[in-house]
Order: sequence, then structure tokens, then C-alpha cells
Amino acid sequence: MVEAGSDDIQAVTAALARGDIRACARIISRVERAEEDLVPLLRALYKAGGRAQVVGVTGPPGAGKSSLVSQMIRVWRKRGKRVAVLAVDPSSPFSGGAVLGDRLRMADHTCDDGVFIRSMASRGQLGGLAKAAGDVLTVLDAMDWDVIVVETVGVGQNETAIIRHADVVVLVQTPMGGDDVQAAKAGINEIGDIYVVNKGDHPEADRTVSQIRDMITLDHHLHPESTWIRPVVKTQSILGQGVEDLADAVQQWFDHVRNHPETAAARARHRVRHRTAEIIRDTLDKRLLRDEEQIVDSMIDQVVSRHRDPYTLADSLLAGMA
Ligand SMILES: Nc1nc2c(ncn2[C@@H]2O[C@H](COP(=O)(O)OP(=O)(O)OP(=O)(O)O)[C@@H](O)[C@H]2O)c(=O)[nH]1
Ligand SMILES: [Mg+2]
Repeated sequence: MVEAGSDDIQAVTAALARGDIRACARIISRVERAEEDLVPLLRALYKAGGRAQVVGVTGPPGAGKSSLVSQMIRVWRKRGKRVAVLAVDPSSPFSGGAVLGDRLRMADHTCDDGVFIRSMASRGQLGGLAKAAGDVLTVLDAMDWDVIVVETVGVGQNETAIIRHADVVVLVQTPMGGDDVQAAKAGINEIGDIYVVNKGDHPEADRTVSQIRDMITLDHHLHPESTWIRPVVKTQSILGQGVEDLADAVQQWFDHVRNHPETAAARARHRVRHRTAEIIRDTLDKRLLRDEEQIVDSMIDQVVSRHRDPYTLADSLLAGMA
């Protein structure tokens, strides 16, 4: 089957490299349907990719992520960059309402062929959303985009998993009271290479910026080995204020990792570890929970009857994957 499809693989890889949006949309739909015979293509596309700057944008619901991304697109386009956006919405498994909102807010860019915007929600998603998002990024990365944005709501585990695909993570916060900053501290220190305090028109905005800066300074004293001091940018995304500064901060990150290849390599290895773990989990989930393969079923029956144990079953499945 791989043999028979290799012409197709070459044709699709070439079409994507040319920036063929229709080919791209077709493959993404197949990813969303979790089509099994896509794997040989994804293998080829992964090897063809790796040029784009993958920028993750996360933060609590309603922080202004989509409005900010829309403004960032404007700045990047002005700087001659071609931009793809993948808005992943794990929080609305049934409604898809927020996804529609994302589409509307980014509607200004629909006539620009230097911009591609795609939303993914849990609804209709057969496999894990994070894994599927990773596959879509593989497809986009095999194209000629300069920047690929992945936007996702940052609240739970799933969302963190998606943002791990990014080269750099922009954490969008909103102005908050002192207690809230304390509460947000753990999350803030865990994820984010660049911080944004959006809704800069809010009276608490400057105070929140300086509190987050204090937190970063303190954290830097505790971890003096880290060479990147995380910037905090105040924005007002509905007016586009601070957005140039944010685009500069993102560029500075990429300049920084170019000058610190060890940081870049560690990051890249970390990403591959997570990506591979995700693929393993997804494959096992599929075999155990979805496929109803006869051989797996009979092993499960042996565990049910206690002739085997789940540890041995896990070992057998993992050994079968290797
Ligand atoms: N006052 C003010 N409102 C803003 C600003 N930026 C965004 N908003 C408003 O905040 C609301 C949420 O904006 P979105 O861009 O949809 O936020 P989001 O983080 O993408 O939201 P979800 O994807 O649903 O989590 C909208 O009503 C925006 O108009 C800002 O700078 N100031
Ligand atoms: Mg949004």
C-alpha cells in the first residue's frame, strides 16, 4: 500500500511545498477523520518540514487571544511574512461556538492568500485532539509559511499538550487583582516564553505587568542558568496597541535560540519526546478502545478471567509496536 501510494505522496508533498491551499485543506480534513493510510504521507511531510516559526498562543478563555492573533497577522504581513493559524478549541466539544467566534474575528484576512486560518474542535474528532493538532502542524509545516500560529485555550492538560508543539509560547493574561496574580503564579511559571497582558485599557493593566515582571525576576534569581529573560508586553488587541512590540519579542526569541543552539536543541528534543509519546498513546488508545481487534479482544478476555494481568497485556501491546 505504501508502495502504491508513493507517487501520491510525492505529488501531495510537491503540491504542499508549492503552497497549494486546496491540497492542504484536503489533507487536514483527512487528518480530522483520523484516516489510517495517512501515516506514510505524514512521515514524508515531517521530513520536508521544519522551516516555519511555530508560535503558540495560549491563555484563559476570553483573554483576547484571537483578537491578538488577528492583529499579529497584520504586523507579520506588513513585514512580508506568510502566516498560517491553527485555532484549536478543546473546550467546546459540542458547540463549536468559540471556533466560529475565532473565524469571525479573523475574517479581515480571508481575502489574503498569504494567510491561512483553520479551526479544530473536539467535536467530530476521532483520535486525541492534541495528536491531531500535531498532525495538522506537520502538514502546515511542509508548506511555505514563515509563521504558523497555534492558538488554544490554556486551562487543562490537553491544552498544555497542544501548546507543546510550538517553538515559542506566548501566554496571554488579562489585568488582574493582586490575589489573582498569586493564584496564577504556578501556571505562569510553568508555561510561556513571552507574556502578554492584554486589555491594556483596563486600570489594573500596568500593575499586573509589574507584578508579572517581579515574578519573572524572582524566578530568574532562582534559575540563573536560563539565558532568556521572559519579556512582558502590554497590549490592547482591539486597537492593535503593543502588537508591534509583541512581534518584536517573538522575533527576539528566534534570534536568541539561533545564538543559543543548545537551548534550541534541548527544546527540539523535548518536543519530539512529547510528540512521540502522543503518537504512542493515540495508537494504543485506538487499538484498545476503538478498533476491537480480535487478537486484542482475546488478550483482554484473558485479563478479565485473571489468566493474565493488565501489566503483561500492556507489555505485549508495546512490544508489538516496536
Ligand atoms: N477592553 C478590551 N477588550 C478586549 C481586548 N482584546 C480583546 N477584547 C475583547 O475580549 C473578548 C474576547 O476576545 P477574543 O479575542 O475572542 O479572546 P480569546 O482569548 O480568543 O477567546 P477564546 O478563544 O474564546 O478563549 C472580545 O469581546 C474582545 O473584543 C482589549 O485589548 N481590550
Ligand atoms: Mg479565541
